[in-house]
Amino acid sequence: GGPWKDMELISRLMKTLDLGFDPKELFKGSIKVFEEFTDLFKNKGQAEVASIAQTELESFKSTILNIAVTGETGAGKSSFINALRGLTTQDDGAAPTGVTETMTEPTVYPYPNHPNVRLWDLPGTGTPDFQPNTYLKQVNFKCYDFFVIIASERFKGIHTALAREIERMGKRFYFVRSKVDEDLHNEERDHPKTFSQESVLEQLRMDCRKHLQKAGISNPEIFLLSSCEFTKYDAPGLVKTLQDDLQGLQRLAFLLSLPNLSAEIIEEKKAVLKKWIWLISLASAFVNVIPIPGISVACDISILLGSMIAFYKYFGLDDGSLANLARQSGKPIAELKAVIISPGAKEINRDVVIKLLLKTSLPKLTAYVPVLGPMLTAGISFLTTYFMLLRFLNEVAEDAERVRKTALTEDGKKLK
Ligand SMILES: Nc1nc2c(ncn2[C@@H]2O[C@H](COP(=O)(O)OP(=O)(O)OP(=O)(O)O)[C@@H](O)[C@H]2O)c(=O)[nH]1
Ligand SMILES: [Mg+2]
Repeated sequence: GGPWKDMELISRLMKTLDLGFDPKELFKGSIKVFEEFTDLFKNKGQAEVASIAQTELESFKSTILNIAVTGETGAGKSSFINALRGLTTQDDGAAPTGVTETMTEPTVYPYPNHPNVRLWDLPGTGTPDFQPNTYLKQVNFKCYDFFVIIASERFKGIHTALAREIERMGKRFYFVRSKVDEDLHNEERDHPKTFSQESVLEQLRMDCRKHLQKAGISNPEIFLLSSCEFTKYDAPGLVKTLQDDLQGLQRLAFLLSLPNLSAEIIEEKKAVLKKWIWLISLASAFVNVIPIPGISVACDISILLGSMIAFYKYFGLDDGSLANLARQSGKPIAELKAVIISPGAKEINRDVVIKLLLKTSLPKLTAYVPVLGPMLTAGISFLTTYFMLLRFLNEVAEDAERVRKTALTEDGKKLK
């Protein structure tokens, strides 16, 4: 092989990368990364590999997910849509709730940071002459990836007829029983001595199941939730199920759109982005590589910059998301921002990126790189991008978790 296969040289190079990780781990990790990198070129040329990576990144940008939310008037469709987007009614772009107006057309609510992931508020199903078949045609069922059917009281024939029709048309559906916070509240008021949250929820679940079974759905799964307390009850389980039932880029798009409802969601975002950084680094190793003054390797700054700004959005650390979270948690935005260690989303620019690259101690590399073959250059550019983004990813994920915890602390208004 050529000079780029010289693993000894690469191991020495990687030793000099000071990325703030455990040096031994980083050393082992970087060798593995480089091995995988070189593996890619066994049967493929540079241009081909770069274009595969580029294509995947591009197709993610154009990945569309359409989620339909349906149910009777007042069941809580709009509130559920807002909760799933991490918004309350007062936030910009939120679905209006509580107003009794008859909607006849589906209304679209894109995720604030990810307009290609869309929730559709479908017209109510409660009219006396309701026909599932006609209804689904009217709302153009074909364009939705799946349906969420919401009831705030009992499930009825209308819900199951709709579910069966959705199934017949080859789409998935999920049953959601909303407003369980009200049920719990009522039960506690009526039976203060014997009240147990667990048994009330279990009873609700049995009741929903019984009604759905009576109407012909053999083994229904039901998600009991409150759109006012979306981190509780079955809401996290529903989100996880929706995610698990999606494939490939749609799954990625859905996960990255979600508000940081739990520590697990943040961890999962981190895990998928770790893999994603692979592609970003590959694309940036060959495309548009510009030598950076003072640094021995060339990197594509615009790809780095674009990725970092996107990471802020995925982790809800952009100003818009923070403002919404501040409003919902009753915390001043400054208090949320105070726990963020990485540079502010607005401050990220080319200079910051270059500074971060310099911080990776890359100038030291020159000492070990007497002659650079084109593949070695690409390899180092790849590794630099990879480890810099990995480090940045770790930082923003930790920031996101601290922000989530700060918003949840009880001294302010409770998180709603
Ligand atoms: N306590 C509680 N109230 C809820 C919940 N979900 C919705 N609501 C309230 O129920 C009312 C109706 O909710 P919406 O979300 O507007 O219901 P909808 O299905 O969109 O209603 P239409 O658009 O009229 O068909 C509002 O006053 C909401 O605040 C919930 O989970 N818990
Ligand atoms: Mg509504």
